[in-house]
Amino acid sequence: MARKIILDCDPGHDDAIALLLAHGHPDIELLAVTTVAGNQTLEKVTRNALAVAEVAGITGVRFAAGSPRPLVRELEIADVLHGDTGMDGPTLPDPTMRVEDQHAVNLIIELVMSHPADTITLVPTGALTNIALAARLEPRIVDRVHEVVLMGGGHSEGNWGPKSEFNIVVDPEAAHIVFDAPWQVTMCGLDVTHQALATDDVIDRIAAVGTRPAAFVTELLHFFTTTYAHTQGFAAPPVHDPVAVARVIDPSVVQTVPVPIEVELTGTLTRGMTVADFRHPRDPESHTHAAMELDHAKFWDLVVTALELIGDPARRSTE
Ligand SMILES: [Ca+2]
Repeated sequence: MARKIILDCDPGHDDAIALLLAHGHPDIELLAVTTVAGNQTLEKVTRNALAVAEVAGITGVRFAAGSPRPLVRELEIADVLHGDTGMDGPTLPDPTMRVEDQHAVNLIIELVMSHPADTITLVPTGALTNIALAARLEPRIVDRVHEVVLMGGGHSEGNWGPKSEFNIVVDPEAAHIVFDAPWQVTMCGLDVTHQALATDDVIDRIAAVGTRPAAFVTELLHFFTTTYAHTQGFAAPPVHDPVAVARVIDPSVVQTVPVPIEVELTGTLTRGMTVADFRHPRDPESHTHAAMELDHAKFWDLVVTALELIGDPARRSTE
């Protein structure tokens, strides 16, 4: 049975691919896409989410905009990686879909409370502001959510600081709330997402799918290749966010261990670090889980399969 998810994101090149993977793969039922400021402003990432929906012909999925800034800190964006639109590279279509009037946090709560307990998985691929607010506003969701599978953090690597990852460090207080709540949290951090490299052969495979969504992804990845090469010296860009979706589709793609993880809020050098305590690995009592290893081939197979199944909505609608 397909897993029901809510994708909470800040598109974002890799968020866009996460959204297409969630939409295209038959093992996922995408209930809603909620947005949070992060890679760019809330206005821009929300428009980008709707643009992806336009490209892929997504209908029947609810969209809502959420938090325009972190809980405590000032908004910090990642335009050095994602450009002025937040999704530079391809031409972005004008969306025909609109977001709902209600706040993303209310939509998350509504969906979790109206579905049977233990059926909805939250997949955050941006700052954890919306998820933290939802858990505070309606604490009963913590027991009702099946699990939280997030892209963020890491047990050894950093990208926005020496030991901190962007999604966590831009709103560490929100991350603290999410990691501290007693639901199951799987952290797909940099240790695995830095293995999710879009190498030339991967980009060629995606381009060969030959559809508009695949061409869109190819253009996203070309832009992402350039910015990751310039800013962090990567030969091929790490495509972080779809790793969390892939973990939901097929747990064998992302190997994890249960380990206590806490978010550093006060470190002078390490604020926003996800501190995994490996003195107690494989503790069955641990509600937090750290991703350790990615099956690169299986991961990209899932993405390509999803793109093949999405097909070419533009062509379909004119046939
Ligand atoms: Ca993201």
